[in-house]
Amino acid sequence: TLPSGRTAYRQLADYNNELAALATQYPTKVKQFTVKNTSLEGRTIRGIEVSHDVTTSNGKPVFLMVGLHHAREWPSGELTMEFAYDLLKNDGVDPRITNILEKARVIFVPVVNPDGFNLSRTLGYEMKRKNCRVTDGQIPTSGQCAQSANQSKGTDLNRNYSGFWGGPGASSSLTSETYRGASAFSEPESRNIQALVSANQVTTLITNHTYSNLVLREPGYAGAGNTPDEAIYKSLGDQMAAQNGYTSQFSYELYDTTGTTEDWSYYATGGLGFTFEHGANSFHPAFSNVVNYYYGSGSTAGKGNRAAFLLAAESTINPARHS
Ligand code: 0X9
Ligand code: ZN
Repeated sequence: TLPSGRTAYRQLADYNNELAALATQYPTKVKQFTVKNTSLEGRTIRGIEVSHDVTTSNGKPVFLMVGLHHAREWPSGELTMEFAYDLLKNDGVDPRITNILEKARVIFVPVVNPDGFNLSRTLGYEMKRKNCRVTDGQIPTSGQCAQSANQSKGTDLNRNYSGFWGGPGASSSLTSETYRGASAFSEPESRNIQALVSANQVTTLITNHTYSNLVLREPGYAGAGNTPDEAIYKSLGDQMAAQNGYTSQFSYELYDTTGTTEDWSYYATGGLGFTFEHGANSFHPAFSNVVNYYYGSGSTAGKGNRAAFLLAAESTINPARHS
């Protein structure tokens, strides 16, 4: 059973209601926040910060976990929420979690792209990936994003960050699934994560995606060359992959990308950013798969992403010591 007890994929309202409920249930450990920009369709982007004495914990380093940059990748939001529940339920029970919450802050934004997710999850355009940009520089009118003629439009939020923006592995066409946007950070949804990272000491970041069973680290395109942190970056990636059973590799070994979350965040802050690609072969398989992603199955039973996420959180406490 997952930490939340859920047995079906959340809708957007579920995410929002549960984040608020956690803040009510754990007032000293959970601080709810909204990020500065609303989405293109006017939705508020919500997150929680989890730590002991959360209102006075500003000096602690941060592990940031985000989900649902890509609308159809439903497990990416689920796993983000479940790790939040797990930390809160097992604080004071599991000494690793107690230590994490004492020394670090863990920030969760499960739904980076609420407009796209709402379309995919609720309005029937299940394979929606991008945000609701229909015309560059303009706010979509009500209902415009859902029209079939606009289904293929939108900015890929994972090509819109400023790191190497406009380089290989991103498109200049509004109808491409990898459209980079009119300019770096043209989209409010990516600017929100930029603002969050810029305002906090994010030493480790996981951005959840589906699928391919991968733990990806920078560089995002081969031409960028190895990072100066390759030794510790690889070490942490490999250790996490040993828990969830995924393949640990450079992002560009999947394919070249530019303008992704950590193509910006790593080079801007030095915090180690990873993309997790969950699952073997589906963007959102039957919900029962999410349980296996979280706790592991087969050779990873009892480990899984829960164990990988704990390592990431612990790396935040001492970024220089990953082995
Ligand atoms: O293409 C993407 O944005 C990611 N794959 S997905 O199937 N979820 O769309 C991979 C991005 C990997 N690149 C970096 N992390 N730099
Ligand atoms: Zn994705």
